[in-house]
Amino acid sequence: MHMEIFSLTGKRALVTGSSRGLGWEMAKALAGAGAHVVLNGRHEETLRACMAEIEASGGSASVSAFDVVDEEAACGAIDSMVEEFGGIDILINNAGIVHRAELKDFTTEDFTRVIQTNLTSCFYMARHAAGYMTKQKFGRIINIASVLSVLGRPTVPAYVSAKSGLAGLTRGLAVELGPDGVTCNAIAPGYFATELNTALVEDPEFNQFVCDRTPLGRWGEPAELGGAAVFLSSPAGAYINGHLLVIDGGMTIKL
Ligand code: GCO
Repeated sequence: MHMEIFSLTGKRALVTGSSRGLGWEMAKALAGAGAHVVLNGRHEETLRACMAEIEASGGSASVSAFDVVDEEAACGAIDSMVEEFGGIDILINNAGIVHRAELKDFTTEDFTRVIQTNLTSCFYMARHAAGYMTKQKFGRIINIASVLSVLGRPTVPAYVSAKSGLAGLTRGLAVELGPDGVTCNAIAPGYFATELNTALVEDPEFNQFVCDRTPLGRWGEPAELGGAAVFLSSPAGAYINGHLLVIDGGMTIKL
């Protein structure tokens, strides 16, 4: 029996920060479900290698190299995608950075840089994509939040602020865009063993903390996030709007 409810055939998706880590896994999953995926990162060569891997697996992909902090380039990339492929159906705002430092050492510049990359860019890319999605009365905007949208920990005040804000932005967009058939949801990953977290994985004390704090007793594998992106983008997720889908092995429900 074909699982049409999870099919993305004919859909056109842009995934920011998709040359590695969680973005790459989500891009592969969307392509595997039938979407044409526009891969994004700052380095064209890396993106083309990713595109080749998706094509080698029978999927459809193209590349769009830009830095999400460059609003003109980011919005221009959406325009180019619409021009080349006729529209945009799915936007996954995944690109993000993390900066870790003691509060006394955390500069305003670093704080602003994290907010700009992890929150402000999601706002203007969603606003620009929504301009097209509302006209076609269909769209799926997925913001990649974090368990730090609902929790806090020392040394990452900007990341916690940005990801908390992203959960709020998701609700605001869900309310405003829903009447035009555009949903907006957030995926909140727990601790996944990605390049962003290498320093934490390799820290014996933090690694033990994550394993003890998580009922599944381990870090998430990046490939374990792809299904949620497909689900929220697919017909199966059509009536989900404004939701924060936590994928953390149970971390946030453990006392
Ligand atoms: C940290 C981590 C988090 C991760 C984690 C939560 O410093 O606590 O880098 O920011 O992103 O996976 O989403």
